[in-house]
Amino acid sequence: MMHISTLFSKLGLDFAAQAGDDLQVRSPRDGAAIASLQTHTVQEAETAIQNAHQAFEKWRSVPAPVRGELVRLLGEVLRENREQLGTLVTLESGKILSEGIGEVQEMIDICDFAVGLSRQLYGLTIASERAGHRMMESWHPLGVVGVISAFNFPVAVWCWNSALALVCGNAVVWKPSEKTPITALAVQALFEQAAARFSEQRPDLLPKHLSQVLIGRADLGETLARSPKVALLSATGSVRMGRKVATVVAERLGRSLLELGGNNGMIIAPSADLSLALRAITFSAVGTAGQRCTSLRRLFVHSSIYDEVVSSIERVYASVKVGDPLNADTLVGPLVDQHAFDAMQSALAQAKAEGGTVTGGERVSVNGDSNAFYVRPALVRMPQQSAIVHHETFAPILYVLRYDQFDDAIRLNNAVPQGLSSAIFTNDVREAEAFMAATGSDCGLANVNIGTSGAEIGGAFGGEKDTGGGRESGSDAWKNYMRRATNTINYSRTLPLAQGVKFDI
Ligand code: UN1
Repeated sequence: MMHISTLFSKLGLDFAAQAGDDLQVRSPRDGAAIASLQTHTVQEAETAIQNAHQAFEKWRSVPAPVRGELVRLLGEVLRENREQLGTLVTLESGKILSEGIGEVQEMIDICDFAVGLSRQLYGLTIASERAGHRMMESWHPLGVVGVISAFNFPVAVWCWNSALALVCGNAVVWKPSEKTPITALAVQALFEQAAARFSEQRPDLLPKHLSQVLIGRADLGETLARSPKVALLSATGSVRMGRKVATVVAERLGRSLLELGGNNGMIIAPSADLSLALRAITFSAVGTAGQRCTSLRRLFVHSSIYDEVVSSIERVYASVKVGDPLNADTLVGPLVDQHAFDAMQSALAQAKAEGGTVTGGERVSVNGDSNAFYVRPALVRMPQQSAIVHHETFAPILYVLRYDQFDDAIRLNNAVPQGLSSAIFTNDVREAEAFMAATGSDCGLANVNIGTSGAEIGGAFGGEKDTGGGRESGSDAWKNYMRRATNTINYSRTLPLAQGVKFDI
């Protein structure tokens, strides 16, 4: 493995300004310390927001396609540093290298998307009911966009938000998870490189403080939530955090975009292609060690194939390679920390108490590291969808239930508080369509013959109910980052009123 200080210098990372004793950063890979940082104060966060607001006031007047050029350069810098940044993601979050690099690819993809979008921030032209009138809508930059992100996607979530926010004419202030501040500083350093290239081509256009990072804990997120200067706060994380953020932002009538927990289900119907399903189940449930918001947590298998499906999963789970996330043959890396391990064990204990039969779930020793928390993925046969199954535990636990009637499977899928992702494996077109219909899955993502995780950036990403209702990334999610003005223009020589109202003076 490349030495970590070589990795830092390749990424242009110098912690001198941020070194301190407030925050010890450890790698989930072996529990070893990677860095020790100073956190920002609330006062510094407030100054950052003020500075971002000034940056916004300048940036909003730069033409959108020119703003797109900055994001194009960011994509270019990310391409050049894909492996290095991906490796850092692996070291700091514990996800396997292929997923670490995949996450950087997701950043590159959204940059490309945003560059195209910078020439397509279209508004409608609307038929007016009055003669000699035209109506249209204009989309304008919004202001400062705050981003709160979680440890499990330490870089991609910033990019989904920021690539769009920047082409839309906004400034960004980012509060990453305190578990993954190093990758955030690396992304900031890469952003600075893109900014320097932009300024070489176009001196004086780029304001300072267009993108800033705040290192620290929940008090900084709270500062973003409270500040009336933060026009939009996009928050990814737990339902508990989202509820707090949303309440504070709503009190000042600000906008929030919430991407909270998932408790994602999959239906395996009698006609399913079981070899495809088995791969999809495994990637969705054990990929990222079950720590994606889209991870598969609930499986509903038709009674006629239940025994066959469950024993195939058990076979795969027993052999799936748990180990060092930097090794090419590892599929399951470590949990992020001891807290995640404890939460997993207590969920499994509760599942047993509720009548579940657990296979796997035990701690696995990797290189004898006692400060790292590796586990064998757990499969839990549940007699019914009891309390623990309604709960999102951020770990590789898959609850399996059987069903007989298709409608019951849909009911079970929709019976939890969260509504992010869902999937069905079927070759019956009626079932597939019914699953995606208004009366089918109630989630923001409803997939057919693919797993619940690993969404592409081109679609709008997000979910309903406790997931928070936000949509990020592709489709028209950019509209979250702009304000809409409706313009009515009278080019006639009279002043007719709408709705035929008479008001002659
Ligand atoms: C998350 O876990 O916060 O669809 C996001 C996926 C990824 C994003 C997950 N593209 O699994």
